[in-house]
Amino acid sequence: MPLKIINESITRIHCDAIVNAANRTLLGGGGVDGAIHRAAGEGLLKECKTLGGCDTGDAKITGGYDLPCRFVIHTVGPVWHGGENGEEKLLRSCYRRSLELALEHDCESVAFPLISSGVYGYPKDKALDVAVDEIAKFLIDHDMLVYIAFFDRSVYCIDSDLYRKLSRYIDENYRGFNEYHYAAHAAMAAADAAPMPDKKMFPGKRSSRRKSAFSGAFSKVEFDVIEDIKDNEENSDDILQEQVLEASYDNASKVTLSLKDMLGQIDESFSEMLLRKIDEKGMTDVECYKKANIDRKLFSKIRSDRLYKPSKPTAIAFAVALELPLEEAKDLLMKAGFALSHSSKFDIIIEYFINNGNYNIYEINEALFAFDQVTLGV
Ligand code: AR6
Repeated sequence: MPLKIINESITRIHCDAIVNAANRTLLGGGGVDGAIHRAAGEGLLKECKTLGGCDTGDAKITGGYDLPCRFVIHTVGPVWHGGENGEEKLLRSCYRRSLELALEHDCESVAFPLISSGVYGYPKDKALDVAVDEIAKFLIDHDMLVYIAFFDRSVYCIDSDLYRKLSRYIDENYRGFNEYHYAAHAAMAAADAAPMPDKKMFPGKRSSRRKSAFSGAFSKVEFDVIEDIKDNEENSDDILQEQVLEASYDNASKVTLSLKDMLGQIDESFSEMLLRKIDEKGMTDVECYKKANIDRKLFSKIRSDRLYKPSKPTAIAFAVALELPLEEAKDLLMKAGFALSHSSKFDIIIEYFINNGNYNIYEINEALFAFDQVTLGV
């Protein structure tokens, strides 16, 4: 099962276990530790007193008391002393030990704060890298839903170089909704006002004839905007309708294709294409859904229903897991009725990662989260 970064106080998460960033006494403190003890009530401190403390890098488990979780796993992160004093090793151990305890107690879901990244001073971007890396390693062999909770989104921190590059890419490519639609509608209105180009001069489909005829009159950008908008609005029904319209245009007097014939021609579905691509890549199903950060149950639903319609983040998660180049990713998305456009920051971020050949779903999700977008997978 997947890893999800969420914007929520850890004390409010409904899951089997939450992890506390504690100190070696396990007797409470400030930060997340204080918040957990306050929300859990006195019973938690009473039980903690029986535990005899905890070493740095290790973890111990108690009940959840008044919290909306069954267990609290208390782990003690390292204090940051510049990074040369075994901090990373100890921090990794906190995540591993906590996840092992969660497993021993049959937890199906567990939520972490960013251990050591507050009072203990571990740089947040480095702390996040360690957290994501250790959790991802654990999820290769185990099925669990793991959250990383950020109480305050403003403290969220991805690598500053990546942040800068992404911001620039978004600035260069983003066309806000209004600007985008204004340009597109102006171009479409002008195209509509002009006569339909002659079929002999501009053979091919109606849309491509129009495109070639007006390519002198409109900039490439305007046509791309139209195409993008059309892509955006397309779903399988629209595609079918377009095909029917094409048929009626080309055979004005004798429409030979009935709707039934057309329906019979619906080609490969999303799930069929997905399964075919998994085979072509020589991947196993498990490798693919894990790499897509997708829950096993959701994958079996997709596998058993050839007409399954995934959400857009799910469809993209599979395109990423399969490491599809942009055009192939768009093909897969289209099977689910979606497109990538420059009117959405989410789409631009996805495009950025695909174009840069970075198919690490956790890194993509970190970036999406940093830019306040929904993340991929479940
Ligand atoms: N939910 C999720 N994250 C939170 C919350 C919350 N409610 N509150 C704070 N954070 P810290 P540490 C984030 O200082 O660095 C205690 O006194 C916070 O923004 O709680 O491991 C203990 O007793 C930060 O990113 O833990 C220890 O003495 C992260 O949680 C010492 O602090 C961890 O911050 C442990 O220090």
